[in-house]
Amino acid sequence: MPTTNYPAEPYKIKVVEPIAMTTRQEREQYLKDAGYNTFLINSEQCYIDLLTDSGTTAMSDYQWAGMMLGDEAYAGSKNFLHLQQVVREYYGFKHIIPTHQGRGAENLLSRLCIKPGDYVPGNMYFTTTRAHQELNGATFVDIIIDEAHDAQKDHPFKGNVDLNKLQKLIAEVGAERIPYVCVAVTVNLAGGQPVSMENLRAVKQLCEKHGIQVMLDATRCVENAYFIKEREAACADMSIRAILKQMMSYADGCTMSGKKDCLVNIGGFLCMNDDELYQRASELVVLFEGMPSYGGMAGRDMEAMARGIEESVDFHYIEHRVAQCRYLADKLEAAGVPIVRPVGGHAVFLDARAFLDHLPQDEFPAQTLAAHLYLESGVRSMERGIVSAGRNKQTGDHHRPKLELVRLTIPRRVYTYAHLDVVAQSCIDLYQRRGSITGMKMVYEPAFLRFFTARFEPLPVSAKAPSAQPAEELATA
Ligand code: PM9
Repeated sequence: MPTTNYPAEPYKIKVVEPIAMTTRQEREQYLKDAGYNTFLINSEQCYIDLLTDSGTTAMSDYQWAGMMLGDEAYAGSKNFLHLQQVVREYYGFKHIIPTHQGRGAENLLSRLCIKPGDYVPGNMYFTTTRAHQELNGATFVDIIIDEAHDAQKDHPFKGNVDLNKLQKLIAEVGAERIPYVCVAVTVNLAGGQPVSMENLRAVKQLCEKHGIQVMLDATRCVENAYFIKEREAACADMSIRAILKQMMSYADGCTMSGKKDCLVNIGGFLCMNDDELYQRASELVVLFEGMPSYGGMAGRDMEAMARGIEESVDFHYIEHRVAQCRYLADKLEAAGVPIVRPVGGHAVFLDARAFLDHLPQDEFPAQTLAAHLYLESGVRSMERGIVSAGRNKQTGDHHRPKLELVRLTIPRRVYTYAHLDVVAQSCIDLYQRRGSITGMKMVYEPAFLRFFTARFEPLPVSAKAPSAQPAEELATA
């Protein structure tokens, strides 16, 4: 077969779903109704929906066929047994407890392992993960390498744990105050950046020495495995499946949002090797999710997930997925649009700080950029900056992350390169007239995970650039 720069889709399209075309005037109204928060826009009001890769996957015919084999017994469904067998085979953990989605597993793990006053180190925070840790009385401590906080710095494994930071924390607070280290593979908020096999091994060795467990956030572990194959010489000849299993062997368990790398629309799980932890998890899960043999999932969804896991390690699938991200990133970069480098495995992140460098962070540049991108073209994206970061529990002030980003997230097996051309052109057009864009103020702020439902209003002028033109597009919306 001829080779191309970007591999063609390794699938044929059997079912199609029409997408809506909207006018700019309609989008102005939709955006205003949504409080300028892209989470609050309806799906049918979007042209190309890059809000998230979570639960937005197109399932295969093999998975849909599995949906018809759902065993909806209340307990001991055959689909659970299949899922258990597949997770054991592909991930290597002894025990699995299904949950309704990733945060269900995070809730269980945090409740089971954290005591008030504990510290949970992790390679950059994730919104739901940190929220559950804090709800249970822990303080999250960021131990990712410094490079991860710099959008422009190149590093093959920007998700790596800084072992010195971890060592320092252990020395300061004591190993007994650290119930586990949470390592995300890949790191979503750093731009989908991977962790190397070498780093995973070293983290495990250090933790073992101190009797601390390592829990992976395995949400995008197959993407991480692909980057390891591509960038780590020692693993270049291994299959994705073998890399995945080796990655997991350096952990005591994991939480998983199956809505990403398990190629399904709903579901998740918690895994562990420890029998006693499993026993306690089996007792707790019935309070929040359901029986240990279904968690929050229907039998048919567990079947689809088992089959999705099998498909997810196919080299051509994951090669194409990462290539789609590169394709979009290359187009944007060629036009000078600032993005996070290197490009990750699930999305391209616009560097909103650099894109709208005339806006102070307190005017929510990434939120503003996401709103304008929707207005421009109907492309929906997600803020991943100061709004997502929330507030400091102690001081009540905003967390002010160095990374102020807009995520263009690519759903799995859904869009083609032609769709990505449209996305790239929309960003480029907007970049060319970025100077006319003014910031926003938050007019409604929910208590938890505010980015989901917060509401905003456009400001007439920006505090940092008093001479900026009035926000003609948003202010009149
Ligand atoms: N990630 C995403 O769009 C869903 C909505 S934003 C909170 O990226 C990681 C690394 C995730 C993640 C969800 C979860 C939670 C845990 N870890 O959404 O509960 O990216 O299945 O998973 C989203 P659930």
